[in-house]
Amino acid sequence: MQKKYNLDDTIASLATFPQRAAIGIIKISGRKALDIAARVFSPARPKNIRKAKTYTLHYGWIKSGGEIVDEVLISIMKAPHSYTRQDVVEIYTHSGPAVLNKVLNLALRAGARLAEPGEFTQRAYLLGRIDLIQAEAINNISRAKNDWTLRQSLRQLEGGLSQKLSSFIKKLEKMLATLQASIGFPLEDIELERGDIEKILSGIIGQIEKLAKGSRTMRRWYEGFRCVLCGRVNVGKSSLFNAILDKERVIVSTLAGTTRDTIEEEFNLGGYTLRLVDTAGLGRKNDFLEEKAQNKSQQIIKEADILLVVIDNSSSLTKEEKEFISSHQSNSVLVINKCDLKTRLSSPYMRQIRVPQVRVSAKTKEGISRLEKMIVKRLSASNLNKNEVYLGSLRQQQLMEEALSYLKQAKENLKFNLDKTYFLLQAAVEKLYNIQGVYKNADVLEQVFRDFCIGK
Ligand SMILES: Nc1nc2c(ncn2[C@@H]2O[C@H](COP(=O)(O)OP(=O)(O)OP(=O)(O)O)[C@@H](O)[C@H]2O)c(=O)[nH]1
Ligand SMILES: [Mg+2]
Repeated sequence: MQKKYNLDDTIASLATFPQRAAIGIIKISGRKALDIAARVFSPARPKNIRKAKTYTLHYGWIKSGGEIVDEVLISIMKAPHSYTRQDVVEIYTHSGPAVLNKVLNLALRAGARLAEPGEFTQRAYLLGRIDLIQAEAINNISRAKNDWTLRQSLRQLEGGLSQKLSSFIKKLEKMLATLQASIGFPLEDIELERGDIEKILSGIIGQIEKLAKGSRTMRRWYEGFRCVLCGRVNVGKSSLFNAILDKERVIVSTLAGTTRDTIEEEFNLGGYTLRLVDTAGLGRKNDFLEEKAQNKSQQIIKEADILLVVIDNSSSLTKEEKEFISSHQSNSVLVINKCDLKTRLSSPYMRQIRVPQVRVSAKTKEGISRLEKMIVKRLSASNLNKNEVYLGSLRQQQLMEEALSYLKQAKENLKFNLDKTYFLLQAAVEKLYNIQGVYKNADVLEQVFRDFCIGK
């Protein structure tokens, strides 16, 4: 493991943002935590902080060279019953950039090292208090933007997901033991067991497939569902983008081809976190830039959860628009914009389109709230079972897909090649252990804790 992950260092960090607020927190963890506290803190009533009991709170002052820096409370949590499993001291100061930085610097001068992002949680993992799924759950809690992702993250932290994986691992390891005992024996002798193995394996594959599918949807709950405005140039995509967000975010003009790049904004609608995307109008490739914009639009359209296909009420549909509508039916809403103007759309044609339609005007705002309701309705199809627990990160998802692929191959090989089946099952189990972070690996730590915040 790299030097950076040295558990012998005592680490310190701000745990709150250095700004004007009621209180700010500085966290210290490691062998020298109590010693550092004793050096920077003067208790109001004389006592030896090094000998303080665990889970105690002490009132006093942080002092530097005899001068008071702030009036504070400090809490003491002794190893192993602390967040990191090491001695932990937290200093509660009045919050402001100057005071927080000064107290942190005093702790550093007294022997601590500045913590890396996520290093406190990393210690909790390395010292065995939590597994990697739970560490990621802690990060998910602070990233949660809606009630649903918060509840999911808490379930992952409670260990629901780890337990589920452990049950798969247990079954697969039992299977490995049976197979190992059978290898070398004539195939006929293990005919009976093979049937059992196949049944259990199919069951696990089914459950993992369900989990992987739900988890893909779950990612959208964390990252936001992509709702993409697309359509011919000048139909009013950017005007609708502004109308839905209720602000003049992007440029709108009578010129065709105004929008040259995709523009994305996050917003909440009916409890969902959405990423609304405005795209360059389809069908123009007059120059290099337009061609580039087109390719980007096409890519974004492919990744959309919901497509808002915008058409102009005041002009008839082109052949390309009709083709586009019919080839994107599964996840689209047809938005008939400019309904404040006289219609030029053919009613028989519009009646036969099998996509939900809504008439709006970005100019008068008519129909915008109906459009929003339709978006929410489409999204409700992606609701997940509230009692289930899903995978909490892309890392977990990728490993699960790999495990799944090994399990499927193992099932195929079961009929004619037990050796190969054995190794494939073993590879799948290894992937499941990796999700839990059973093997401590520096690259994985780097990847997981990189996007934690400072002091976490
Ligand atoms: N009357 C009327 N005009 C609208 C409406 N929505 C947009 N427009 C006008 O249509 C023109 C094009 O609007 P944009 O929002 O720039 O259209 P766009 O689809 O983003 O166009 P590109 O970015 O060029 O593809 C502008 O002049 C808008 O003012 C509407 O509901 N009613
Ligand atoms: Mg535009």
